[in-house]
Amino acid sequence: MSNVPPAPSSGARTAEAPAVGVVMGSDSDWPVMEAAAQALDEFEVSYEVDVVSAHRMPREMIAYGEQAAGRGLKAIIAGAGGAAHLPGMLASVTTLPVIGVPVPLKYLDGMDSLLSIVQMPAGVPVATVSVGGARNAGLLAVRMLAAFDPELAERMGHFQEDLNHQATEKGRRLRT
Ligand code: RP5
Repeated sequence: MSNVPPAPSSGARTAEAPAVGVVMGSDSDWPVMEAAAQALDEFEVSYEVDVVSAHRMPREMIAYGEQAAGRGLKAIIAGAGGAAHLPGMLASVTTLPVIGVPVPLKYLDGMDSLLSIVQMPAGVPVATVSVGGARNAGLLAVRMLAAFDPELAERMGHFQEDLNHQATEKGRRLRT
């Protein structure tokens, strides 16, 4: 896995603005966060990728959140580790749904990241996935878009059927 996020807007490309913003506090988060991008790629959902640090780039971070909806984004996936304030701060300056990914760092097994992201005050929601759960963040963004896109919803349905078949097959193999 590369430690460097690809250039912004590197996901499934369309002529339109990307649908999902995938941002993180540092390029060191990319080995975890790229699973979100991969999930979006699987569903051909367009996205952009960038580093927007809440602590090291506060003004840029606020601008990103304030401009996100106007640029056409429909959801933001934000990952950060440690004192992980990025998802919550973005949620405070945008009306878009924000999905937070707690990135595990060297110490505390990601509990610091998880608690920083999940314990939001009432009125400022962040949909927090599991520690390191960037793939589910990508899939949740797909589901959000699928609520307004029947074709995407159908593909999500097929994806879930595949999961069912795989799990069923595992049980069948164990029983025989
Ligand atoms: C957080 O600090 C980032 O999201 C990253 O998880 C962590 C460490 O960043 P680097 O020191 O690796 O740039 O803000």
